[in-house]
Amino acid sequence: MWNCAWLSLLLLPVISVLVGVTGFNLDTEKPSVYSGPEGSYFGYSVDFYRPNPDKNVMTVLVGAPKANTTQPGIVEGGAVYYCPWPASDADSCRQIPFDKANNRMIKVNGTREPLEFKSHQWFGATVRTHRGKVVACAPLYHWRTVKVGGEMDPVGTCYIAIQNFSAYAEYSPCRSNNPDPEGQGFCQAGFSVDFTKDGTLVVGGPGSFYWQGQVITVGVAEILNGYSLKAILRKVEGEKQTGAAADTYDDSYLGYSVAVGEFTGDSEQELVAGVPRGAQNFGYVAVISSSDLSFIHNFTGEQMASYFGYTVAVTDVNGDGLDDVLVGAPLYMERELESSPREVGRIYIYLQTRPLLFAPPTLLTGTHLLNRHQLHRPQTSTVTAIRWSGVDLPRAGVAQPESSPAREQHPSSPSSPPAHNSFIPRRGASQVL
Ligand SMILES: *[C@@H]1O[C@H](CO)[C@@H](O)[C@H](O)[C@H]1NC(C)=O
Ligand SMILES: *[C@@H]1O[C@H](CO)[C@@H](O)[C@H](O)[C@H]1NC(C)=O
Ligand SMILES: *[C@@H]1O[C@H](CO)[C@@H](O)[C@H](O)[C@H]1NC(C)=O
Ligand SMILES: *[C@@H]1O[C@H](CO)[C@@H](O)[C@H](O)[C@H]1NC(C)=O
Ligand SMILES: [Ca+2]
Ligand SMILES: [Ca+2]
Repeated sequence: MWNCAWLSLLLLPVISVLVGVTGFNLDTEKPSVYSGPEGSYFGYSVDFYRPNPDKNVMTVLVGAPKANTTQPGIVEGGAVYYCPWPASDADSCRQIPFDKANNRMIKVNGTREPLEFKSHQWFGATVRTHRGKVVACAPLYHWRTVKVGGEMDPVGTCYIAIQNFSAYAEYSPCRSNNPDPEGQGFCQAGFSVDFTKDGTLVVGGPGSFYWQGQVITVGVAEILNGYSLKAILRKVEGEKQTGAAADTYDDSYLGYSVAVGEFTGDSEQELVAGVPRGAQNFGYVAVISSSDLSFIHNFTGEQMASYFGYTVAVTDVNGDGLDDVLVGAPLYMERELESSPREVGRIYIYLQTRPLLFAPPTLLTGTHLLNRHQLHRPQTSTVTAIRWSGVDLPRAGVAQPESSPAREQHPSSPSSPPAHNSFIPRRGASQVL
């Protein structure tokens, strides 16, 4: 599917999952098939977009993080495509002009140098819509840091489109004066992204603070208020960020995935964030208060290095009015302790019974070796697409420098991943996949 760069939408109401996965296409007679440029990873991310709130018209936004764009001098910057639905023909998608510019420049000692590096930035690795707003991110966007002799740090960046693509703004919360691995230099903001129901933006940055990772929330109106392309280092009013913790939390990747839901019985939604290498590599998913960003509940993985929290989704699976949590662990192995373990992947479905109380998870285990049983995040509150595939799903990868990523005073930090997770690449900062 990825090789041929096409995408056909397979939508499974999640409820069918509970009665033994019998997925069906919403429209088997006339499936919409879209295609993008060869090698662009067209279909890497996807969401629905309703261009007109009054009409029952739907479109599909498709990320292609390695697509070439018209940006001068930028190679494979990545793009998001706007695709009418149903598709008139396979080539009915067009690139959304989130950013038409080349790299901004600065003067250093009298010579002009790039301030940022948009080539191979993986724009479109994530895309998410909320009413007329759309956010799409480039987690491997690098910028030249504030330091003398400036290094290239993969801080990541996001672009927001509002009012049906009539205005655009950039939001790069980790492009701050707190660079390097100990700060936000390797943040990769936008590795995951979501909106709350009132339109607050939630951004995951799994590489901040020696890969502890962080979650950031911000109002879209505040991003737009006083926005200027020239404001490189900008602190947006009302922005909230989880901070650095003790060094025992290094390399845990908080914010690898994010979602939102209501779990405390009031009307203010909580954040849900995957921490797939936390809890001694068992992985966990945290429910986080959106008012003070405190961690109020954890779901913990059951198998080391299964990448529990690789994906999270929230939807009301059983229709009782309470949000439920779905967690993907794509590297879960069957027969782990036997001589022939099988990496099949597993999904955990936690039904909320009362505020902050959940039933033991319903398990959904892959049936095929390397199936990497995976969750695709819900596109609407009632429909979740679950991707079954035997192919490698590439991932932008949490960037690491070539030299030791661990902090010096903390040599015992788990700097090398368990042997079988080569699927989730840990590459040098300058390499992608
Ligand atoms: C993008 O353009 C470069 C040359 O400018 C080419 O080598 C590369 O294959 C193109 N990538 C895609 C995904 O089209
Ligand atoms: C948004 O744009 C689309 C396509 O350009 C157009 O068909 C639609 O009517 C617009 N919606 C609004 C609310 O202006
Ligand atoms: C400017 O050049 C001087 C001398 O070569 C050097 O010491 C200094 O670090 C340079 N400044 C920056 C910002 O690179
Ligand atoms: C969840 O786990 C994190 C990391 O181990 C810990 O800091 C936090 O206190 C836990 N929260 C709860 C509510 O158990
Ligand atoms: Ca709440
Ligand atoms: Ca429920």
